[in-house]
Amino acid sequence: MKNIKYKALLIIMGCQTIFGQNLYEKSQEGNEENWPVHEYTLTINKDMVNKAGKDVMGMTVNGTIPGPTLEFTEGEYAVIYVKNEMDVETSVHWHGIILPNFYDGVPYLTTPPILPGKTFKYEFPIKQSGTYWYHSHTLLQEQSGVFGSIVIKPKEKLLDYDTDLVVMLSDWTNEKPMSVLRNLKRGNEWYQMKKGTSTPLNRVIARGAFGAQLNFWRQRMEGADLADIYYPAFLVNGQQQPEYPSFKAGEKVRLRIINGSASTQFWMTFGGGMPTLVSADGLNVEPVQKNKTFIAVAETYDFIVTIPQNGKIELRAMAQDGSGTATAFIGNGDVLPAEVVAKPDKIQMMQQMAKMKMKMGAHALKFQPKKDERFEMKKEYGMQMDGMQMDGMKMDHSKMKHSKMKMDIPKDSTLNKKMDHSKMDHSKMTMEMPKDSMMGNKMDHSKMKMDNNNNNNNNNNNINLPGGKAGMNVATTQIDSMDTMQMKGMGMFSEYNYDYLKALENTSYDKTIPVKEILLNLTGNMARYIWSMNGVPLSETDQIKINHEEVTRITLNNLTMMHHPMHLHGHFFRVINKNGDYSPLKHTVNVPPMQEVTIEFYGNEYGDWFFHCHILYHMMSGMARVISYDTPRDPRMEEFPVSKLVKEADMFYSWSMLDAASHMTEFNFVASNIRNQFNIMAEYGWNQNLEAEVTYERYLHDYLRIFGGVNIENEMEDSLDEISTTAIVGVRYLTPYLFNLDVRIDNKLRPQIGLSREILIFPRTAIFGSYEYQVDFGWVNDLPVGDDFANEVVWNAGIEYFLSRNFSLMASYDNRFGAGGGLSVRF
Ligand SMILES: [Cu+2]
Repeated sequence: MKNIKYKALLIIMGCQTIFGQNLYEKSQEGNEENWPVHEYTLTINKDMVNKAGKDVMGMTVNGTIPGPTLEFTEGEYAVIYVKNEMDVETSVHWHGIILPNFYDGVPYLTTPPILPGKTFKYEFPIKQSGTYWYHSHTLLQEQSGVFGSIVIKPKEKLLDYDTDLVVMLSDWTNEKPMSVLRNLKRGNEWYQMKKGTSTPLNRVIARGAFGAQLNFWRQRMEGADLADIYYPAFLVNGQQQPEYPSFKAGEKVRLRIINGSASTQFWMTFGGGMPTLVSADGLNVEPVQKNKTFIAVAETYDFIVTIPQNGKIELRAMAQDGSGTATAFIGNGDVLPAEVVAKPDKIQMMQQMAKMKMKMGAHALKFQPKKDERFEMKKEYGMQMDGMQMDGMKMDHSKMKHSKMKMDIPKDSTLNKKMDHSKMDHSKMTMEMPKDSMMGNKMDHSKMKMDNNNNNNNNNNNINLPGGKAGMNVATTQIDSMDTMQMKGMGMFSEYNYDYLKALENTSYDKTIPVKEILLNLTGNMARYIWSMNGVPLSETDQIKINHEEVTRITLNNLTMMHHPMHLHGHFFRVINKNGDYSPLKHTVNVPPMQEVTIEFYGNEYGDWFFHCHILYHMMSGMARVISYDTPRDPRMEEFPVSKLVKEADMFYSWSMLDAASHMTEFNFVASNIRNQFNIMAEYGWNQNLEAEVTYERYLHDYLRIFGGVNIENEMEDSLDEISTTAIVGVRYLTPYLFNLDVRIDNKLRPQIGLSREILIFPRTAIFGSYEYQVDFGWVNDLPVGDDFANEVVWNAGIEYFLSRNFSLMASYDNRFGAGGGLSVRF
């Protein structure tokens, strides 16, 4: 058996020489081969910075954001001293670098944290070349500025270019990152309002999408949010619009593009000539001419561009949700503009998803986290397998790969007339499709639509094909590959696939190596901002055990509406795509909404490695795992228990709200972690009515919680003479269509049912209402003679206008307090 394994190893080593054979050996500490030492010192400090029009406290590396570029040559031994001059602990992770486990830089998991005032020495042999980066792995410090680039030159020149330029993309907030996360946890829509990406009811109705909205609400979703956070600026190398005029016409420049954002994915486009993509995540790929390219958080792509004779290249990186753009200009002269990518249309996405019968709302928090329900979950949620749309969607992954089908379009059709308005290239209108598939047969009957991602106006390009129900969305911009033209349904997210990446050499593993299969459904709850895998956040799970010298194959099945760029520390994995044996190797893979991606890697290492979504706010909310070779823990980590890291993804966040109005005043306080929540509520009407309540509640799963506590209210209307205090227990449940249901009973055995709801009707205006009905059957209290029961109804309704993140104007009517208006303050 050992012999076979050894042989298998040799075969892999023989056919994969991307980093030389070292990749398939265990990483070893120390400068075993006496490679030349290349030393750096990084000093991390807190500094006032101004990145988006406001002086705020940031975290700098050697005084700047981003930190300096670390340059190495393959075959050097890196020694990096990281000095912490802040008053909080820190760490540095070397993203994409193959290195000994102890120096990977995840505090409390593999590496000790760097305490205030201390210096940590990282050291590792440089066994690879390419574009990488480093960043703090402590809490949200990367968002504050602790990140920088790594450029490793190969031993021998592999690519033809003259010079290079690092393009570090990032997102910037003027808020404290932890308060951003707190705001996400409290679940208000402010960031979407600020970005102009909220989808209030008036817009939904105006677009005829109320049915789709109901479909979302039924599944307890507000809408199709693409990004969570409002950023006042997106940056290239720390600036909003940097210029690089020093390059000369005709020079071939290798752009080393790194997405060092905390949570932003970008669509990149280039002005000037067509750029050549030469490398992804540090590793060279089959060069491909490509312009519009999606870059997920933590990915790197290298492009070679030629500086034009006249004009400067515009490089645009538009945040995926269209909320902003970072731009760089390379060269001299007039701007050679890059294509402006259309903002995504969230309402149209909702409509498409509703049509596709996606079942959303997989639990981010399960009732029994230890119970294995991965496969049930995968079967129940996601795309529903009925009807043609589903076939289309599936085909995107599997059947649609190798054969082709031409779609003939009559020249005299209305389609053709309309197509003249677009710049669509007819000759390339070919769709890949298996001839013998169900799809082929069903096509005529289907509502199949062509959809283009470059579509600048999502509404005006609907074209009806003659003689059928089919319609097409036609591009208004140049279609440079077949990949950009897809059927609606499958097309919606397939623009995010990696089929354009082809490895230079066969990356497949020998078939004799045992394979361990792992299914991870990516799950999330936007309202509570909990992110998890298989409905289990990091704090409720064990490590994922893998085996040395085996292949681990992980299927990532995204059951959320968000993209998740998943990063595995210390390894490169194959991202299985249409290139089969030549599937590319990456360290970060984006899993688009409702899509499935399979990765696999060979287990050559030891120790524990972090595997997580690289959207920092998702990682910090539970979407992370420890992948473990199940080898003994490093004795140097004894003082640094991994439980500390785990707890960071399950912290308590608290928030309050105060309404000060002409008829009443109300105070609310919530402190919440993943499972537990404490609430304090007090309302007082100037007409001498009051109610106060303190409850503890426990989430059994996303939508169901049990609670108990104390309630205080006046017994007689408009009088504080009799105050009654009762103990209460009950359940709270978020119903389909997003109603909060509260069913409870007090110690006087009076049952009560309550229902409440809030709806955003205009971009900044929400309406709200609640209704409570309490019955007293006289089981404890004495009822007036002749009465079988007494009841009490409390209701209110109102309207709220959001002035800012912290302030709203409100007006309401409450049947106890009357009508009035005032100010709401969130803090
Ligand atoms: Cu994520």
